Amino acid sequence: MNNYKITTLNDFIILKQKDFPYAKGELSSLLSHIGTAAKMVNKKINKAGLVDIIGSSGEVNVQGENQQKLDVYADEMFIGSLLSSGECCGVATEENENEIVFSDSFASKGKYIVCIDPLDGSSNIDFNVSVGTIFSIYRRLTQRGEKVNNEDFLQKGSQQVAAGYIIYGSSTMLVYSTGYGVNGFTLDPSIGEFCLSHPDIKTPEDGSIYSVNEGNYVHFPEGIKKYIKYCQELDKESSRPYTSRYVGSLVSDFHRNLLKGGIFLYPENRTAPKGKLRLVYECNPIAFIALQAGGEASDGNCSLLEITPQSLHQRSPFYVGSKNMVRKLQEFLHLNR
Ligand code: AHM
Ligand code: MG
Repeated sequence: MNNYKITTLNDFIILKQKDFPYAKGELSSLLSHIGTAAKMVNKKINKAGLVDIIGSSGEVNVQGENQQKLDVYADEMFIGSLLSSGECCGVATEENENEIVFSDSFASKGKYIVCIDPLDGSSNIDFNVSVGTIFSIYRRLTQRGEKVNNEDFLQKGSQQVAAGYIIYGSSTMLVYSTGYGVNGFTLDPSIGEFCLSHPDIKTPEDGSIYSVNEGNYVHFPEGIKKYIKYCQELDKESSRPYTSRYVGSLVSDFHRNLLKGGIFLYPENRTAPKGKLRLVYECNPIAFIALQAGGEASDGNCSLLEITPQSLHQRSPFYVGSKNMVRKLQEFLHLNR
């Protein structure tokens, strides 16, 4: 990175507004508010272990999972920031059963809705493992001024206007796309700004990493079992055996594979018959980024972004990463139906 030429996230967002000839800056403002909330959450995460913010909040969320204190903090922070942007009329999050409709006279006229997992992988946080935020932005379907409803939130992933994630790792990064490629920004803590560090990210078409929770192996469908064996076979021409890497934090696993080339798998299994990950606010935004970077994403049957969600917290099998790896996996699935 050129030390003399710094492009901050906000500079970049404004610069890119010209990609949208009729844009009025609403999406730019929304993205910039997400960036600000990310900085607040980052600050809090950095203090984990020092102040009383690790561990369970004592509450259980709509999925029946124990909420961590930081889940609650991140949820409130992002919702508050989206509300105050004035560009977002409603938000769906992992932590809330139903969508939150902003009734505030300003926000209710906002053009966009946001689906977000405020703190994904939060069970890792007590152990200093990287966690992430995943977000997805859609244009509302209802007229401005009307009350947004379920339909606004149950759009196909292909309708996303923008999507991205924040990774709170050894450094904090925000990666996003508005449908014109993928760009990554690293938080420079000395100036408190996300700075462009990974312009125009392209993921390798082939890779040599596979990421899956192999503890579930015996419960996987036959095609997945055979694909895992294929990953482990010796074949110099295709760089096999592949390397197995699994953090157990989707954003971290995906981010590494995006940059290095690889495949992430979360199949259905006997204990999670529809998979574990949530289509609307986990799989779709990650799939959007993958496709924008030249990769592929599937639920094993079709392109992930073509699924019409039936409910907010719907789960889906999820396969994402380097194009040729996802295609190979699909061959295994089809042959073993
Ligand atoms: P969460 O939304 O409750 O944090 O769970 C999602 C996380 C993902 O980050 C990760 O890919 C997956 O759960 C790991 O699941 P498992 O522990 O079953 O491998
Ligand atoms: Mg999650």
